[in-house]
Amino acid sequence: MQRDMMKQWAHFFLTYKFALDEVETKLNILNEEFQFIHDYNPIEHVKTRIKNPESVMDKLRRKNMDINLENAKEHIRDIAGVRVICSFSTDIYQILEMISQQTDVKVVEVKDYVLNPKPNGYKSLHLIVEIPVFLTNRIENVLVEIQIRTSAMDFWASLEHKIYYKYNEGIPPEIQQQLKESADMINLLDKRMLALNQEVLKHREYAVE
Ligand code: 0O2
Repeated sequence: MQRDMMKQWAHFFLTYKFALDEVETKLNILNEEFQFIHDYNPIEHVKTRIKNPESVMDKLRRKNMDINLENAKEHIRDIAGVRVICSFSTDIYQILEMISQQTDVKVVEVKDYVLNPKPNGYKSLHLIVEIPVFLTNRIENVLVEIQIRTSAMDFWASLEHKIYYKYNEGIPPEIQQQLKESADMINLLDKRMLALNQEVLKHREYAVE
């Protein structure tokens, strides 16, 4: 019985791995074709991760839910996670549009923390998408969380995430304040780099004419 259950959970997680493989391939295709047409890469790099079983079970416990596959599938939407890092904030929405246009991808939810940053300064665009995975005897619709952000936003978020886990009692207010100020600086940096890039592109256009 225990072995059967272990196998069911392993099979369950495998479908998320397949979904991640599909999304990663889709992103690589978009990036390569975009590079071919526009001579520019909107995606700097892509990271993927599968939430480990303990974290999935912890999250179900925190939500006061029974630990079973049905609840995990229905209520934990970030078992498969993809992080897309790009250079400029405009790339974020370009990628969103290209993903949304794909007929086999259903965008279930969009959380725009780029337009509406969290009070701590966190910025990123979060999507939950559902994609079909063609298994040996059925099609499984699998949810994948896609986070899209610039390198600068990612730099901030990675550090903030580490700091967050260092303080069990919550981040002290003075550190929170410094993090918020750093987020504002990062925001400014993103804006300046975008403006600089647009200027360079304009010069290139003139040079071609
Ligand atoms: P990990 O380890 O990265 O997976 P939900 O997942 O829907 O129950 P929530 O908070 O409504 O919870 O979802 P939301 O806002 O889309 O955030 C989910 C993920 O975004 C988090 O996953 C983080 O990866 C990231 N995130 C959200 N807020 C912050 C923030 O303030 N700082 C940083 N650094 N990352 C953030 P996990 O499961 O928390 O962590």
